[in-house]
Amino acid sequence: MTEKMTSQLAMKLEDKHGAHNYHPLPVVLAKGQGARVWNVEGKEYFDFLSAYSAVNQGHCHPKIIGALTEQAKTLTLTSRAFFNDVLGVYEKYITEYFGYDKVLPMNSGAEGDETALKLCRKWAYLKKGVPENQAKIIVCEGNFHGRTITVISMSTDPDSRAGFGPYTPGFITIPYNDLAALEEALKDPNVAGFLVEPIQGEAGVFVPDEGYLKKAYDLCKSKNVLFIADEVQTGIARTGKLLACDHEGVRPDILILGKALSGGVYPVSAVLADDDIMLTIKPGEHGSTFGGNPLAARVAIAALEVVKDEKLAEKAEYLGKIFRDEMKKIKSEMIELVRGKGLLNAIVIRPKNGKTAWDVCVEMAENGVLAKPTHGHIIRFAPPLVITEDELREAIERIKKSILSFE
Ligand code: IF1
Repeated sequence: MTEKMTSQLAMKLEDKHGAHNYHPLPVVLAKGQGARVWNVEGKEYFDFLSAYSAVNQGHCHPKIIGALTEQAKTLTLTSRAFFNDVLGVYEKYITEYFGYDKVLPMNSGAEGDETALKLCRKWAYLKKGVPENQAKIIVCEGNFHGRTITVISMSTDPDSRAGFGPYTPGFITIPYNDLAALEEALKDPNVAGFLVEPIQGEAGVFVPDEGYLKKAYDLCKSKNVLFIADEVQTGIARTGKLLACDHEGVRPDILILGKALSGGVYPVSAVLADDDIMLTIKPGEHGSTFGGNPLAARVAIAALEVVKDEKLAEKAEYLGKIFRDEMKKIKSEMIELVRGKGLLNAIVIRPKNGKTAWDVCVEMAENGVLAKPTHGHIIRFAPPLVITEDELREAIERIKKSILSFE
């Protein structure tokens, strides 16, 4: 290529040669460090999306990039046809870190969810005694677990689902945050699991009532049903605890992690469970070419170490309170609601003079803060957890200025 790279050119290239399965804000990023990113022309922004909570440890964290480059020079991929000298070290580290007997390594979040569903079904047939092919898994309205056919079969969002049928059977859908509906659905003796996001991300950072997760867990236990938590987005310190389930002292039977498990450096996901569940899957019954590769393993160890070293959960808890308090102080009719936990927050926008959440995001980008609207009227705010208090306060000023510009 001889043409000089510009934001215009980058957007033109994507539009011409890439599938049109996204509608990005017109911002072309070329560099990132910590909580900040820069576009092709050098304009600086605070990143308040963090690649949907994957970059919790901040862009290009030196410790994680160090682990990546060291291992990349040594050994990257062996497949699981052979052992490698890093996987076991990682498996010991992550299982002790989260307190489970075993881990099953995968790559994307959707694969993690698929793995959890397969594990749950296998357990139902081998341990619970559900008749073959009869296992059911309860899921929630408004869920987001990824993009595969089975995962979208669980979805209630027409954008994710419509036009991609036929769908995988075996799911019961109930409203989120509704214990009575869960109790009713659990009456079916073939129910094997309940898959739930501790906070619904895609639904617009929908935080359930206090006590919901604990009571849901107890209901599942009373029916010998596995409580499966999708912490792909909420896990790894994002909500102010290592896991969002920790807020209610719930230990999921099956835990799904992704995104920030690598600090957003590399696709790394994982499913954790105890032996009674995990060992129901036997050699040859599940796997992935890239899952558990030494590069992923080294990156994940470093990413998890950073979370502890830099006390990111405590930081998210502390900074999240400041963020919500300051947002609630903004005097604008456009702010209908502020909600969230830790540094996973959202503002529900009331349109004004035809101006919507999209316009607010465009104005914020102009002022140096990147965030993305969801469902048309909700803006998610999730900066890297390494953001300093000074940086956060600077970003808050820019967000205020942007929203007040519509008054
Ligand atoms: C996209 C949303 C966020 C997830 C949970 C599994 C996955 C995700 C709880 C799958 C992925 C993403 C993917 C991203 C948009 C995004 C998202 F707006 F769609 F809902 F984060 F809020 N479980 N979430 O949130 O993980 O396979 O993508 O690694 O562009 O689809 P993946």
